[in-house]
Amino acid sequence: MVAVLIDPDKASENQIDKLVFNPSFDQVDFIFVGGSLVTDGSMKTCLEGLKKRTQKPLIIFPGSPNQIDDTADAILLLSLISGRNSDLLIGRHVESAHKLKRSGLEILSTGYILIDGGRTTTVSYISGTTPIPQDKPGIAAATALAGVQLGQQLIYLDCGSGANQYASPKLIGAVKNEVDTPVIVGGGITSQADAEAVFQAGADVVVVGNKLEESPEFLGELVKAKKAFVIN
Ligand code: 1GP
Repeated sequence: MVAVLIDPDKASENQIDKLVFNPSFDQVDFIFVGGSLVTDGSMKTCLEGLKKRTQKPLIIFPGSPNQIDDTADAILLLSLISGRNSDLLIGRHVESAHKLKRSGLEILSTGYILIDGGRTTTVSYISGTTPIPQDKPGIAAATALAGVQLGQQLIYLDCGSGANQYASPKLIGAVKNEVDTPVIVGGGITSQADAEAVFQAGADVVVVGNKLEESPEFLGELVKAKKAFVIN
């Protein structure tokens, strides 16, 4: 499956139109909305703009509790399990627990694993955590396994938005060998070949943000990569 990531601070109405009215848009499975650093106001405006234009599932990919908004359908409740920042493992969750319950959003508990994408990304800087090196697939696999043992429903392998390098097929394969939960992979995917390599390695959901912000027509290539791996 494919998910398109929209950063509310960057997405203009015009950009949303370009995406939603792209002929390949009907092949998009999910829309993730959020970011490591989003101003308070733009989340709701962005979600409402999307809701008017599409019935695709809108899933919050939150960088902070202020991104919780019941205009969406669901939320990836992230625990940054590759890091050792207790705030991002439990602290923010405690702060937002009641707000989240009241929102009625579907909660998808997600073990979020940062992988080194070859540069310091906003998410690694803001979270103050060290990503797992690409050449340590064993650490990624053990981290994912521990996350699933703790009850995470999904695993998200992320090199961070705008990474130079996406998660290596070897690392994705090591994680897939260890867990049965769906594995989401994002960060630094910028070509059809990248997306195909990630699907081939076993990713269940491929996420693209940056490249689609730069060139919405990339959606066609992303969908071609997906179609090559659809299991009928
Ligand atoms: C980032 O996985 C997402 O958290 C998507 O990354 O913007 O590099 O596609 P890109």
